[in-house]
Amino acid sequence: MGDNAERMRDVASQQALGAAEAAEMLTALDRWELQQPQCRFGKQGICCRLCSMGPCRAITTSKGEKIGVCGATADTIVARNLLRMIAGGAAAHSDHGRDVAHTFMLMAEGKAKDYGIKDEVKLRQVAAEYGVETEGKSSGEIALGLAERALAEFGQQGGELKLMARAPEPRQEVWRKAGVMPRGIDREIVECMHRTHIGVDADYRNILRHGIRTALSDGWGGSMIGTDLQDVMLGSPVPIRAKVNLGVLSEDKVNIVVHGHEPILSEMIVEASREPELLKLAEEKGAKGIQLSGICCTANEILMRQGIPSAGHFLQQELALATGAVEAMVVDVQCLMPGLGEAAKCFHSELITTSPKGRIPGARHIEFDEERALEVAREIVSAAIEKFPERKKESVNIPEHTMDLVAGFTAEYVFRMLGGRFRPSYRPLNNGIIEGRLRGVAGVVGCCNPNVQPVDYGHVEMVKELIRNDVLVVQTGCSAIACAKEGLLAPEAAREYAGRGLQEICEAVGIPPVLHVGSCVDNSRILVACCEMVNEGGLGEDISELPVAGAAPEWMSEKAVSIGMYVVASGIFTVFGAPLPVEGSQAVYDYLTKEMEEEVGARWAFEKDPIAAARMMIEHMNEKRAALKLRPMMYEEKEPAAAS
Ligand code: BF8
Repeated sequence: MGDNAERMRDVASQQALGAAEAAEMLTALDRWELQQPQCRFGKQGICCRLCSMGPCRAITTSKGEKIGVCGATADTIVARNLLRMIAGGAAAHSDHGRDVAHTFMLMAEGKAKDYGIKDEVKLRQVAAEYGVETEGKSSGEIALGLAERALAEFGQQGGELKLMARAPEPRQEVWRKAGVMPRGIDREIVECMHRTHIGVDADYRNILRHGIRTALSDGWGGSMIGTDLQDVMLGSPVPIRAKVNLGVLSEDKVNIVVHGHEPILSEMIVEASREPELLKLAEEKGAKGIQLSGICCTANEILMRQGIPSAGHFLQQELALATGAVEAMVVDVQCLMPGLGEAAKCFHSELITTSPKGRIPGARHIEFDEERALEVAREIVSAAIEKFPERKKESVNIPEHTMDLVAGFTAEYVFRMLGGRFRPSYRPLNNGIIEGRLRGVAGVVGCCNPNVQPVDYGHVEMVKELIRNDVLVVQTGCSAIACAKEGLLAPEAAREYAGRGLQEICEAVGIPPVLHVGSCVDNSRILVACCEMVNEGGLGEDISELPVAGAAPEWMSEKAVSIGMYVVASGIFTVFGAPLPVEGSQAVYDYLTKEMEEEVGARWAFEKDPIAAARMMIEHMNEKRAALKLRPMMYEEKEPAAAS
């Protein structure tokens, strides 16, 4: 297999890849090599398996047409495939939101006793937005009303989703005019499946517009409900210092790694892992304590709220096991590689699945139950402790590397912090942009992907290029973890990497130049922050006028496609690294990269070179600044950097 320094950027992962090889454990990077060359039809989106007359490839016929057996053109096939990807992504985020709302309901009914209201202010604010009566009501009564309204959003059949009203009025008008205002979360996803069934929607524009509507029901619906209710029930994050990378695993403690997405269980595991009885049990088994850490977005959730360290991102899940020091990896849903089952067998590690929706062959299943949440968490922690005596010292290989970061920024707290504790306001952020100290704000998010090697290269180079040109960066998901490993989320990063204007702001307020705003459902926080910027005034009337941009340089999941679509449809120019699988249709490609601008005020772009992509985002911000007639930037734009 290849040179590990060319495969992954951070040294800890390189070392863990070596350990995996020594243990004859296959990782995603090895399996990726076995898959070469990858299917060209799949990459272009022109393979159709939606009925059994095929499978068809929309290749050019002797008459020069690209058609399947039913007569579907490449345009139709590509658009239908993309719509199904959006449906998958929106379903995943929204089902997460639904599970949170369901737990919230059980909590409000007094059935899920291990949960409570941790953010009373946000409870009242969100409840009021849903039209729940708050005057003179107890928090329990308000929570019940909010739970009912939030759950109803999923099955709503008509009208508009409630939280769409958070967007500036002109944006809502854009959606209504384009016919893409979502009616109900489940309805839009089901309709994706119907429209793409054999013989229904063949008009690529009509198909893609429904993709926009479905994606909006994710960003401003399922994901936003998930974030809001998690904050109310588990506490809204506040800035917190923590550590990241494989070195957070402990040589002498029981290592429990939680991996997946929903914090409902992982928050309970945090609590259980701090209980004296379980700490005592760990000692009895010869361990010096319990070290909890996370992978993927579950890591981001408990990092944001509890300061629990992150062991790494999507492509480090198997590498955590390769250290030979993990007693249990506890998973729920999404981004769990089935390969974990085989990987765990190479060591004493126990893979524990917890969701009825996500079982993995070879794993032990301890099913989560919201009504016995802490009890189940204790069972899981005990199971991990019992594994400790089986750890083989000679197989342990924990890389020493860790990095400091600050996480825990939210739309409510971050930018208010810029205004100081006693004057919460977005004014200083807007002023920073208006005065030309800050060029704008970029959201750099999404996955990592073996198609981009060394892994993390895309995230790190893009973010460095942005911050050196005075762009404040906000991050979620695996992208945040990638840049945190590089040190870009530490307060000291401003001095080392940021342009002078951004540096001045970071130093005045004491924030890093790159702000961690959470997991992938928390991209909804970025939407809310954009609304707040518009509401604050001085930067136009709609999100599409703001000097902001989005990017996912190493995207891979269907969730990322849904996110990209709702971000663009919210009026934000967005660059993905590898193109979406649409290159088999010039018409679909043009719709995404040109026509969408006329319909929703923003467009997609695709650029594999992260520095070139960052320059596109900077150029876009410059154009928006010019359109708003803002002052010239205080400090000069820098020439593109060479990759570091
Ligand atoms: O939801 S960034 S690899 S972990 S899909 Fe998955 Fe992508 Fe990571 Fe979180 Ni988001």
